[in-house]
Amino acid sequence: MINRKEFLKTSLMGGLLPTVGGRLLIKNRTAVEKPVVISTWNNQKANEAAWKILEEGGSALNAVEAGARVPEADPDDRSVGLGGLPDASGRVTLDACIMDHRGRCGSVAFLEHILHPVSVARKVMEETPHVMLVGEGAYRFAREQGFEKEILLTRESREAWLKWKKEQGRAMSSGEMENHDTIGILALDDDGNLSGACTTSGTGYKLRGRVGDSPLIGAGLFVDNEVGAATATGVGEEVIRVAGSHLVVELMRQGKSPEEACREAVGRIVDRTSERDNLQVGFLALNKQGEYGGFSVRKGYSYTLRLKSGVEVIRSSYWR
Ligand code: SD4
Repeated sequence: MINRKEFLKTSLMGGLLPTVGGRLLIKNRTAVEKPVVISTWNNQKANEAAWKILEEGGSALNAVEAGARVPEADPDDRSVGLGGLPDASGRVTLDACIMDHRGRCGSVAFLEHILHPVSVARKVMEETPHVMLVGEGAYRFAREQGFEKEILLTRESREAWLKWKKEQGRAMSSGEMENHDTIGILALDDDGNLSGACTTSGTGYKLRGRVGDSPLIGAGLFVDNEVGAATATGVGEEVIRVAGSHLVVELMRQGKSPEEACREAVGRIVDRTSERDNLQVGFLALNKQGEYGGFSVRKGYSYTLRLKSGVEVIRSSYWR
């Protein structure tokens, strides 16, 4: 399996664009362009799916949904959708949310047997008066909306779980979690509208019933069309404690650049947490002007940017 964090050297365009300090040389932060799509980790295929929609003048909302569906259907991605690592009881449970430029949002958590939780989240947003459905209720709703029942636990993920059970037999503490490939994806479309989506199978071998930050509006994702959008990856418990994505957007509202806002949110977590050694959280932000930035607690976080001029996987700046 490809370690996405190490897989930084390829590009769908045949070469990385030149950067300085994580920014494109060809476009500095004030000379930005539309549309833009940006996602956590090395999610180039997801960005391409989103880009296809954006370059044809499609909406940011359609773009982020299309992008998030890519890792959901990828059996080799161990922390999203099909092939995601199961919980401690061996069952794959999924969390996802979506938010658009009108402040509409939808979310599902603790959802089983459905391949595309992000699309169920969109249905919650569009077809119900609610924001969030969980567990069996979310599953029933998905089935009513025409989603098929699927087996999401692959042979590889089952084997990994069996090995974990034999060797460890307990839920990981947040500091031990290393499988961070959750996709948070943000887009700015030609009309200047922002949307975002986030989807994950959560922490591997989590306690049954555990829900992370990813489906929580304000924690794993937040969009304010007047200001910007933000998303998070990493140890969800830490992101929830500071309402991370909402915090990043509010910091941008106060005038901080996307990267500065992400940095300050990371600082808030670092100040408060008792998890010192292995903790990883990464934020990603995109503002209304198309400026972008990310920041993480530790080295190793990256994010993927797609503009008209090409795709780039950017190593994030980090706290320590
Ligand atoms: C969670 N934030 O469930 C997610 C995990 C994650 O990359 O981001 N993995 O806590």
